[in-house]
Amino acid sequence: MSPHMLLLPVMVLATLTLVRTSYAQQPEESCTVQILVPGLKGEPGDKGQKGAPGRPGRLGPPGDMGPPGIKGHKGVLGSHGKVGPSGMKGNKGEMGDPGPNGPNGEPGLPCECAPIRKMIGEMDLLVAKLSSELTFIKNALPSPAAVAGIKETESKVYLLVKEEKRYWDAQLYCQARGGHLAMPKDNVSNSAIAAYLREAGVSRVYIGLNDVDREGVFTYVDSSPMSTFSAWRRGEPNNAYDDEDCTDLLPSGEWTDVSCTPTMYFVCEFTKDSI
Ligand SMILES: [Ca+2]
Ligand SMILES: [Ca+2]
Repeated sequence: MSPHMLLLPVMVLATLTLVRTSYAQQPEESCTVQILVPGLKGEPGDKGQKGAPGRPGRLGPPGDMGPPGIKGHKGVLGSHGKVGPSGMKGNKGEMGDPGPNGPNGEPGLPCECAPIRKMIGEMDLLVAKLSSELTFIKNALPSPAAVAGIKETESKVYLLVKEEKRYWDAQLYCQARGGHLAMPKDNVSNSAIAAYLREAGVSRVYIGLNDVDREGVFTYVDSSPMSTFSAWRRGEPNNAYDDEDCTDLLPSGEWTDVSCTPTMYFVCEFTKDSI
């Protein structure tokens, strides 16, 4: 039997007792029944002291990953790194434009040096002329022994080549040096060449005159015709053996027509402007 089932009859009895007590104040009350019942609920007690901390709970499951954080600020510039090794040497650059002209110099001191200036000017011209001729000789001469110096007029330079060659080989030799076989077109040049031969002791030289293209019609090697001037020896040109189409010049200044085949000395001619 449960405690609740016991408690119910007890409470009924208590109720009856209260009823009888109220009746007991009346005269007809004849007896008293004493029954023990629980008291009323007491006042709440004081709050107890705080208990000791409980044991730690079990480890919970891992939480979900949080949202990405905000990008941080840019860091400050780092310190300079170490100096690297030297690079390869670059290619040479192109030459720059010429700079502007410098300022004029101070005026010179007055002096009585006009004659000296004139002399210096003449010497400058002479040096330039000699330099030009030296360059020409260097280019023209195969070896100093092959020629006997040069001879010149106002506009021409003649070179006696003491090396025997056939006519056309002689012309090629002169052409290779910027000239051609001598072309005496007036008495001045013809006389100069003749004097050249006499001074050198040479008996005859080829000159640049021939009738190879058309028998009896002599032309110079620059294709110009033999015009007003000629210096043929008496009886020349005679085209002997029907084989004389080239021309030689003698120390006397006279010309004869000769074969182009024999080898002999020759004179080259150069124009001064082209030297
Ligand atoms: Ca001829
Ligand atoms: Ca002849």
